[in-house]
Amino acid sequence: MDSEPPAAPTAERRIAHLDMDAFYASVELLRYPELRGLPVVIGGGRNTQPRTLADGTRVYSRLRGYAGRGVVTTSTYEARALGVFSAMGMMKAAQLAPEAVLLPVDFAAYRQYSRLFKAAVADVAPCIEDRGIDEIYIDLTDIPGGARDLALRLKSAVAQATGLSCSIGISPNKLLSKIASELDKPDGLTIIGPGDLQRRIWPLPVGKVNGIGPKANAKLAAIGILTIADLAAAPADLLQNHFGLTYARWLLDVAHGIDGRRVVTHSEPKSISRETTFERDLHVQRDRAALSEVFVRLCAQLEADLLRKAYVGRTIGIKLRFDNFRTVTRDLTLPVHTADAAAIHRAAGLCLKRIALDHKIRLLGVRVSSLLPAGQAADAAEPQEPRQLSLY
Ligand code: TTP
Ligand code: MG
Ligand code: MG
Repeated sequence: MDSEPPAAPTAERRIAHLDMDAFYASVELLRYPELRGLPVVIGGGRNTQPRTLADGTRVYSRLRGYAGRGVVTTSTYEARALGVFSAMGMMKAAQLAPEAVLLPVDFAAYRQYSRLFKAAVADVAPCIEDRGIDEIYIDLTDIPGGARDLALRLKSAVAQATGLSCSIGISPNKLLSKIASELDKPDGLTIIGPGDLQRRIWPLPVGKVNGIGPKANAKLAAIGILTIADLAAAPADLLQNHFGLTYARWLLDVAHGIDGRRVVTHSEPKSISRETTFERDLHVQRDRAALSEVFVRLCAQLEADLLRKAYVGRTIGIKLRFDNFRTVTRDLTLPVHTADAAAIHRAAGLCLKRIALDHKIRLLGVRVSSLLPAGQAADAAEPQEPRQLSLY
């Protein structure tokens, strides 16, 4: 595992989040420009491919009369004005916008435009974290120029390379920039500077935070926390009682606009692990206390590593090396991601039970894999089981 320290969460950083506007639909409009300004929905099957008549005019499928189980992949802003959004069933969409044009998906085209816009951004600012087909984080800290000018340069580079528009949020960290890029879509530009946290971010519902999923949202609502301002004002012990220490801490950081995560230009780490080789081989029964202590410590160190690097993991594994140098590993996958020492310890303890402890132990290791950046796991931060530290 790399042990690169996280970026210091100082106000000096300048991070952009860039997200393409109505991405798949906008790519389709490049090839069918006559559809501009109309409600258009992407997500049809092959039979919705437009037909070209002998005189060159195109005939499009409409949503009217749609029957089937298809789902809207995305829609133009004109279709959204009629209430049609991503993930909506197509039959429901057909009721809301029967005249909307329906087009099939063409992933190859979207991937190509994805590469094009990312390359255009890289020409302006090379420190880029890929967050999926239509969005990236960009570290602008070392790029000279004002935030606004840089954002306009990025937008124009993207438009030149692709003919497409995007929305950009700029702030000192990824958390706020991600929220900001959505505030003024499409073709938006939102800069969150000093003082803007209270004015622009606090009034928003907590669900706007990447990492507060539907479950946590409902739990927060149940204790009267609806907006990010409510969250900022919530007593720490109330949050901890309902969500556990790790998530409560994260919630409070989020509400205060704190996020130290780096812009990760390389691929994500696969796992984080801690292990220790004992000075003398330990006997499973006679050295039980010493073993337990090390076991607890390894899990606590892992929690600290995960928090520092801002990851959560789902697969917990252990590694044992016996005095005869035989090495055994076991792992198990939890229902939700976690960075919690007690949850890691509990899972690792279950793994340990699956190993016949018939020799002295030379090395003990604990590993967390199936990692996700803490803010990106939809479940990540969902409420955890009650804390309880037991020995193996
Ligand atoms: P988004 O960036 O979430 O949406 P968008 O680009 O269509 O619109 P916006 O202007 O609000 O950013 O997603 C990017 C693409 O990912 C989107 O064009 C289609 C695809 N997608 C799905 O396939 N299913 C989904 O549920 C969502 C939300 C997106
Ligand atoms: Mg988008
Ligand atoms: Mg997106």
